[in-house]
Amino acid sequence: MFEVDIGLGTGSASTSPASIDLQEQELMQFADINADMFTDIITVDKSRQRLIIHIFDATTSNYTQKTSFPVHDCRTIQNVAVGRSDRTLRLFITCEDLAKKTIVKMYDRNMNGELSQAPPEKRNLQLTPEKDEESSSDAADGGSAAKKIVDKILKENHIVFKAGGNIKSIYFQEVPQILYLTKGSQPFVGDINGDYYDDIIFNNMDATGPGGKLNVAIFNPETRKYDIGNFKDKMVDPNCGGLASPLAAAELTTPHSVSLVDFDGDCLSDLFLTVQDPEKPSRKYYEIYLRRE
Ligand SMILES: [Ca+2]
Ligand SMILES: [Ca+2]
Repeated sequence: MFEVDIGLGTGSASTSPASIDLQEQELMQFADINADMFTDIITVDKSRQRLIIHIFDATTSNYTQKTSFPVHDCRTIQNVAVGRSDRTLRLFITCEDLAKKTIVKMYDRNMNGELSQAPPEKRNLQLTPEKDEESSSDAADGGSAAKKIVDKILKENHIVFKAGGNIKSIYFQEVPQILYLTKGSQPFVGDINGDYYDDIIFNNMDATGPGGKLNVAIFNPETRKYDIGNFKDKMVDPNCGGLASPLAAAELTTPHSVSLVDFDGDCLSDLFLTVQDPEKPSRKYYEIYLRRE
């Protein structure tokens, strides 16, 4: 474990160079929004209807408010998850809509400009520090010597960090698909089928079949939409020989503890779910599904 001071503060932004004034905003999520390998911050404004993107600037060790946008259809933003669609980084925003329904809205990142990182094939991760002609000028400064070694490694690996890369602008584009959840429930965003596109497990408000409301929305790269269906019908092999779930029509607990973990050590992530009986929500279970290719 290690500790990282990201400079978040509750005071004025002027008292600490890297701090964001959280009196007027609330922290929502950390993610590298501009793909420069530095973690950025997503906050929501006081009205909880507008997301604000703060990009970390490595040259000043400061956060710069890069963009902000209102989330259409959202009356109150509750949670933001960051994942991938076919083209780019995608925000999955859970909120209450104007009719007080719980929905997931999605926004895709668009960037103008170039990333600051060279293509991976040019990278050579060998560590070969050596003296160079400038080393005598600041030999007394141990920090500077360390910096030189780091700079050398970065240079040899063709990694050049610039503030926000060469990205001139970032904006987010609304995705024309909305998921409707049972009231107050929370989605899980993760790559359920192992194709590197993030999918969603959720309690589908509109699901009426005997299998219950536990649904998956699997991203389809051909249609660029999510194919929605019952979790067991779509994802579980009925002949797999596993233990039968005690619930014929389960739903995710609220809050849930869904996670992708490799339980059997085959380097493929398996699925851990916490589910409950919708008729008697106090009856809660955990279920483990092993991935089979
Ligand atoms: Ca970044
Ligand atoms: Ca997927």
